[in-house]
Amino acid sequence: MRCDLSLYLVTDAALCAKAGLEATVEAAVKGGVTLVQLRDKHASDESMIAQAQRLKALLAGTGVPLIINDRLNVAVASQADGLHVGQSDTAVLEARQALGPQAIIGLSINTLEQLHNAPVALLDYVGLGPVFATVSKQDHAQPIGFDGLATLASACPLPSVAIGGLKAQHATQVRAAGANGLAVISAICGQPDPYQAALAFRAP
Ligand code: TZP
Ligand code: MG
Repeated sequence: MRCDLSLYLVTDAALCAKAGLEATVEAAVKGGVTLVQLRDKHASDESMIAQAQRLKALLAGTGVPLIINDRLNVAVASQADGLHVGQSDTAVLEARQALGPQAIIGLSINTLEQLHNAPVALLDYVGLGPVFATVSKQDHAQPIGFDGLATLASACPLPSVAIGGLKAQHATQVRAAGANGLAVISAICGQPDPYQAALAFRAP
């Protein structure tokens, strides 16, 4: 596996505003986050590139990759480690061609049909979900629950990370369903102590 999906932090600028995005990410990585995705639906490309560069500097030497959500141009300009795309974002083929063979590329999956149509040879991992309804993503797809997660994970030829409404107490069930890890926003971003919040996800 090219990346450790165990505890995948997706950032939210608004939730992190009080503590600061960098301070939140730094604490969360100390607490065990294995991969960071910069996600910002509102920032300009310029400010997202600058934010990505700050996070890259912060993550240097930690072994934790930085992935950009949706925006291929931001991933290219910031020389991030990869890109995560949704079903209606940049095509995976275009992303792979632009970012090269070493980049980590992930795709969101909600249904078996999407999984069967996924260009698995061009992908490093898939995100499966949302497991539960969540206020962290507007207009999210139908929640799949642990049963749906197990169905998708068992049919999935790639490493997978579950997402959507997940808290530390769900870690055991997520792994039992066959996903390689958990991706979270609100269980870490905006928490009073992001270090402890990340630590709480450690496998028993
Ligand atoms: N994609 C599917 S659900 C989701 C995304 C980005 C939001 C997850 O946020 P939270 O706070 O962990 O439910
Ligand atoms: Mg998207």
